[in-house]
Amino acid sequence: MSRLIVISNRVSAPRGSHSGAQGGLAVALSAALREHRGIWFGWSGDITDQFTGHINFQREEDVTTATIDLEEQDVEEYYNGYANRTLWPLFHYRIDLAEYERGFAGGYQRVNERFAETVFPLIEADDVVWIQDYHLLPLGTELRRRNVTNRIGFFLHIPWPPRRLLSTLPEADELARGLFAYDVIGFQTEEWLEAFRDFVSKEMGAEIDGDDVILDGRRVTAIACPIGIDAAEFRALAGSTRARLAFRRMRDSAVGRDMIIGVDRLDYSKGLEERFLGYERFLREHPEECKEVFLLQIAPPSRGDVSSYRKIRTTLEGLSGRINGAFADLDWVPIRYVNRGYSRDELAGVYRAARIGLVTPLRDGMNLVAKEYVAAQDPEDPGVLILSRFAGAAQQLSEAVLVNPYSAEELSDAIMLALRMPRDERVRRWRAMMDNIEEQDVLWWRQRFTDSLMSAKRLQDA
Ligand code: GDG
Repeated sequence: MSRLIVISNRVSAPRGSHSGAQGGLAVALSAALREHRGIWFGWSGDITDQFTGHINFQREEDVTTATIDLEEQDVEEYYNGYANRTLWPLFHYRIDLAEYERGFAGGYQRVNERFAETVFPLIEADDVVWIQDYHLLPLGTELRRRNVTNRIGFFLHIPWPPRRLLSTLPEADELARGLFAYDVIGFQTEEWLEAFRDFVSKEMGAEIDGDDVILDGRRVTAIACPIGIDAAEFRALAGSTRARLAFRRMRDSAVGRDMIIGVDRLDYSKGLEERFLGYERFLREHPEECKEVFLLQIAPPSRGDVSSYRKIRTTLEGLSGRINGAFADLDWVPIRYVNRGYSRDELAGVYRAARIGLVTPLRDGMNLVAKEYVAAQDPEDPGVLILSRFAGAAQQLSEAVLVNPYSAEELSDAIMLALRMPRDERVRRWRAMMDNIEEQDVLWWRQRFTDSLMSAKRLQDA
């Protein structure tokens, strides 16, 4: 098997930290890289006065990480700007929050060129290159410009927006055209794949040929390839000592009440405001039940340099304060709202202690928390997953209680349904979801993507 070079905005240590930084993606990629003696290339997260292209190499467990520092202006325009103030909101259907500025687009292009310039000398003849996510859409084009002829794949972790929304972006055609530099592009679901095919065929005249899409003589294979979790690892985590301690701590502090858990990066796409309002509605509609439950919302802050993220934080603080003020009693608060991260094993124990997993993003590429919640449950007495139908995960986890996260009434009804759900129905739903999570786990995802990449028809091979 060829050597694998993964390129993403940020790079995590192979074994990862125990903080919130080690998300599912890092775990997934670390495993693939260990197997292929790979290189993982990306931004260090550090700032330098003057970009030099100096690469910092580190080696751990057969994986080499290679990182570069960026200039402050790069980070402002590329990361805080185009990635997180333009593409992220737009791709999550929030054109009201998307900011279109030429300076951001210019910085995004410049940093992609810097990535290409520094990584291309590391690429050897048989290497397979796999680029991750919306920060690096044009990187394939930049590598091809430097005569890289290796197989290059791209995976988009977030949704691809509908055609009419994407058309509002001044650089939409250019970005979409850039994807034809790849041999394979992967999306989380059929819906995002369809939206991509729709955009490039209707707006740009691309031709569809089975799984392939052809534009100006370039052919790319476009597939839906949903990311999974390491189910075995997560189950093992749920049985670890730290998980058991966290489980006990939660059960003790719940004093017989049912816990509802939410775990999300503090991000407007995760539907936290709507979730709090739905929960408030439940409290109002079911005064007899309400003191039997509480909501624990863990929300580690993210992207604090972007004003819409500071705003959502303020909004949630106000909302949780108002709801707690209105409903709390001497010995009970309805919402425990925590702005910090926990280790993955503690998190597994907390998931297991929760009667309900409340995962209600307004739009989400996949959502790994939904899968982790299910994987952490006790098979004999599992909790109930309430899942937004607008998360990519809803395509696979159809046995969850699916809700429209914009509707406070539906959220309230779903909480009531979940609390009353008999054990045999909980077990049946859990088993169906778990079968999918085990079958389409992270190794399956990686294998499916790399198999497509190795077998993609390429014009230059014809
Ligand atoms: C993007 C896409 C797609 C959260 N809090 C803590 C913590 N986490 C971990 C979770 C989970 C990960 O972070 C979050 O993953 P999600 O998938 O839920 O969401 P995004 O960060 O938005 O990820 C998403 C994903 O990429 C992969 O393709 O599913 O749609 O938006 O693993 O457990 N981890 C720890 N402490 C925390 O407090 N340790």
